[in-house]
Amino acid sequence: MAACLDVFTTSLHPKGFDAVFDWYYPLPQVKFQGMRSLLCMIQLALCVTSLHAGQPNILFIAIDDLNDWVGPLKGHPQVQTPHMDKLAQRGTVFTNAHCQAPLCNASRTSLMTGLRPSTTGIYGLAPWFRQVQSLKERVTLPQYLKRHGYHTYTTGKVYHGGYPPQPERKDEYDHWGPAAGVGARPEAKLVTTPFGNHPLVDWGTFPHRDEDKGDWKVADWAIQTLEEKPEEPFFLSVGFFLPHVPCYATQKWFDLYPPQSLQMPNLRPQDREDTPFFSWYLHWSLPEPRLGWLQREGEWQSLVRAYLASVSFVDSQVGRVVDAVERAGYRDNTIVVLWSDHGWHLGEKDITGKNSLWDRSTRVPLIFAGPGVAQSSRCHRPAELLDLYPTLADLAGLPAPSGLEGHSLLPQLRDAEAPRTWPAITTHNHDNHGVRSERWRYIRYADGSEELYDMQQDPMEWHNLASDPSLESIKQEHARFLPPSSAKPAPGSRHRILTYEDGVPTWEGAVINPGDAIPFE
Ligand SMILES: [Ca+2]
Ligand SMILES: [Ca+2]
Repeated sequence: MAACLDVFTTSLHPKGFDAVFDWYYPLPQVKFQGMRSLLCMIQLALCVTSLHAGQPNILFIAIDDLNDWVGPLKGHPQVQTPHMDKLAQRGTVFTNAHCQAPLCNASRTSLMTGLRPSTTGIYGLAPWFRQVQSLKERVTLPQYLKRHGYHTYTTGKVYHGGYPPQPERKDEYDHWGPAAGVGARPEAKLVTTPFGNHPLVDWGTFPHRDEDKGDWKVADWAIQTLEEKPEEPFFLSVGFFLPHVPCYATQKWFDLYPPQSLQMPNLRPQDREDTPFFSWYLHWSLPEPRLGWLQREGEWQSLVRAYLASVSFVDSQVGRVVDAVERAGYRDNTIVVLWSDHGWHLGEKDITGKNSLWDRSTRVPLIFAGPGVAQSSRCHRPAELLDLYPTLADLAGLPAPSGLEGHSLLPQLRDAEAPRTWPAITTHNHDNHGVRSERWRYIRYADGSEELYDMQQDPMEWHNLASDPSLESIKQEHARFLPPSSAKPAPGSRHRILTYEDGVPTWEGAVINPGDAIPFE
């Protein structure tokens, strides 16, 4: 049957479906003659009908820089995300899910290509992966779905920043809505931040309307697309920008978190005394303020509050889109998956932002709901964002795509207790890796220095046990999952690139000398 499909698609299918296949497969010209051809046509029609009848739609919700401060993960005890809570109740939450890279472009490239950063060589905010020779023809998740009959729609931040460039967009998705944007901004920055007063590094509230925010417009387009009945089966990607900085929200979202009762992150003074100095190189010089500056300036609480307000606002936009799926009658045949590209520090380990290999940077919300997914279920097995590609192919009933480095989560979506052999691996820049199992986190940096945490006894990763000789076997057990080799940064790599050659660390092209003070501490 499959061979029949490949040969005859161009002659038989409606225009949209033709485009799916003939784009990828040069098809022989076939003339239909006699009964044999007729039978094959009937066979093919049945084949296509059954293929589409069993395929669920997919709503793919990406959130930028959202750590585990969401109701289903309780990373902050006061966070209010009623819509994510509701989604979690009708689906499965992965409580131990981790990004493959703690940075937008690297993480999203990994998820969408199904390859680890140590394979793509994409570690920084550039390049766009299609500029890399080995990835030019790589079939991404939306392209794979399109090949198998899906109609692909996207809006907001799914790929990083301005990627893909405008002329290439139709190669990646069929239909494009508004790009990500901050939307309404104050006339001047609300906070003057150190290290260059970066325009994006800002937070607080000012008079504006929720409707004027970029994420509102992204949700609007998704809702309109659903109301206008997209071609089915559809793959609708919706990428929200908040709580990425600037953390601006209207007053009503700040009012959810009164300052007088706000709980601050639980920190341990001098927490980094037992972490390798190399860990600082991973976020050596960045516009995100350090904890010391926030405390000195009296800005720590206001940043925590603004982040929480932004999380609750973005949750409301998730709710608008998920409600639209239900209103438009797609609830029973639509898979919803919600994920964030990486976490975010709010003072833990003395920093804000991402770019570390600890849970605060790597742990992300990952929620599935819809047909084939267990309800009110919580899975504690390690999961990787890299698993989304094979999992969605599996849920859609499609043949397993070849050459992916993740693993389908379908067994865990049916039964949260289903065993899983693999840990979750996060890589930040060349040859720095974290391995997260159910109980442990093991980190090895490019210079060979290590960290080990017992995540059950020490969930805040305060006590580095890497030098405890009795735990050597634990380290070895985790080290065997480290990528056997790591690609050097791809040509054109820029922004937040750390290299380590012949014992010399280099940050964004500048050598770090022994004894250099940690910048801006
Ligand atoms: Ca991000
Ligand atoms: Ca410590």
